[in-house]
Amino acid sequence: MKGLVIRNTGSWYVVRTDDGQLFDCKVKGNFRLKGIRSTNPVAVGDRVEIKGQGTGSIGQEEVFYITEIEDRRNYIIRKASNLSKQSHIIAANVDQAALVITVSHPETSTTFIDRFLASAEAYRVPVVLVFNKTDIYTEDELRYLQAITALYESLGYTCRHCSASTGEGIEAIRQTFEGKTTLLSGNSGVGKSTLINRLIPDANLRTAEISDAHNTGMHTTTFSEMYTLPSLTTNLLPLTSYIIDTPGIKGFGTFDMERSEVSHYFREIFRIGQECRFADCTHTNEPGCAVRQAVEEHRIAQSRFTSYLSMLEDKDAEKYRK
Ligand SMILES: Nc1nc2c(ncn2[C@@H]2O[C@H](COP(=O)(O)OP(=O)(O)O)[C@@H](O)[C@H]2O)c(=O)[nH]1
Ligand SMILES: [Mg+2]
Ligand SMILES: [Zn+2]
Repeated sequence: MKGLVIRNTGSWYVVRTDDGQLFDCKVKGNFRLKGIRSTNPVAVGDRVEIKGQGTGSIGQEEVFYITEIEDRRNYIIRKASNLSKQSHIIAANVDQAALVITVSHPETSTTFIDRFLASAEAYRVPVVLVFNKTDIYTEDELRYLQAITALYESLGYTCRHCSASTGEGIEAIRQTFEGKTTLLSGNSGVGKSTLINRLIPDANLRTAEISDAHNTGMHTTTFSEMYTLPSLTTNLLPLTSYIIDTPGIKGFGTFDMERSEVSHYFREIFRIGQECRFADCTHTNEPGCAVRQAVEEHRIAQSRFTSYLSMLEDKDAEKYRK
């Protein structure tokens, strides 16, 4: 039988077959990815083949195994921990990522947003920026919200405003997710679970989990889960939409890239960087740098340039560790 992996709970995987049945499955065989050591060979979002295997003894339940994984369109990984060489596959076959952002309660920094966008560019995964909690902002915060929305829209990113609490703006988000598999990301407390509950009334996700605040240690294991959105009834041909929730995982983790490559993942810095005097300009202190010039003239936002520099510094820190 063929099915979709919708949950990963350690050594077990929940697979939903195409006729809608759920099976707890184990993995049989060797599904190592080339060149990566991963802690989970199968990921949420994988299309798989499963086979039942009777135990032979009466009264014992049949055991199901994942025996094949269909080729992935893409997959998103992160290092299992900072120092580990092992990776964890967060999700497979995603169409887009939605980054949930709050201007306050808690504040999402532009550095966090820009790092997320850069990783997503590296994975070639489109991003939708979902600004949540519009119901609680002060006038100043609303002005700031408009300003950063204008910034990211000018860079070509889709932006949506909503309140998962009041339901405002939710229909536009539902449409943005329609027919797609969306990986939901964002800092703890920004309202990811509340948003899923709003989109899928019977999901019943726990919100504001205390564990989120206290379990920030290295060994907290988190498992991704895929939810099916109710299809929009206005369509003649209903499309299935999925959301993948990754509790405890904030972003994609740092992506392995060369120092000179970092600027490729900042759209406007890459574009304007074509005009720098040196082809391998890092836009730090080289003469004839068109990027620094553009920052001075406010054609590139200072916040974006600061994020870019912070990612470069990470690269340098990595080099010293090695
Ligand atoms: N005022 C307001 N509070 C919200 C909104 N969305 C979520 N919250 C609250 O923010 C807290 C964290 O939400 P939760 O969904 O658990 O965040 P998660 O950690 O991203 O899954 C909870 O107390 C929610 O009730 C919103 O749109 N407006
Ligand atoms: Mg949550
Ligand atoms: Zn330059």
